[in-house]
Amino acid sequence: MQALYVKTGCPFCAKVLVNAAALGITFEEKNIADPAVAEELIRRGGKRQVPYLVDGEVEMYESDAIIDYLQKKAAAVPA
Ligand SMILES: N[C@@H](CCC(=O)N[C@@H](CS)C(=O)NCC(=O)O)C(=O)O
Repeated sequence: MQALYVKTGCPFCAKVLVNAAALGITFEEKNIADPAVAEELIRRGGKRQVPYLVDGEVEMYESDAIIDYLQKKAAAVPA
């Protein structure tokens, strides 16, 4: 399961979620409104910024980079 750190009302998070849904990808959504989740994000990535993707060994900030990664991953999956 892929996890996406998000924040309610974050347009960059919404952009990732819309693009992921179009690819049939869902996430465990972790909302940094919970201070414990925000601390977890900072421990993992080094800063408080969402969206942040965790997919196995791959972890990244930046909505455009996340969308690019998800599109390439979806394209690589054999039909
Ligand atoms: N360039 C980044 C911008 C991300 C961004 O600005 N995220 C905001 C929320 S919309 C953020 O994490 N702010 C810190 C906070 O809300 O604590 C991206 O495209 O992902």
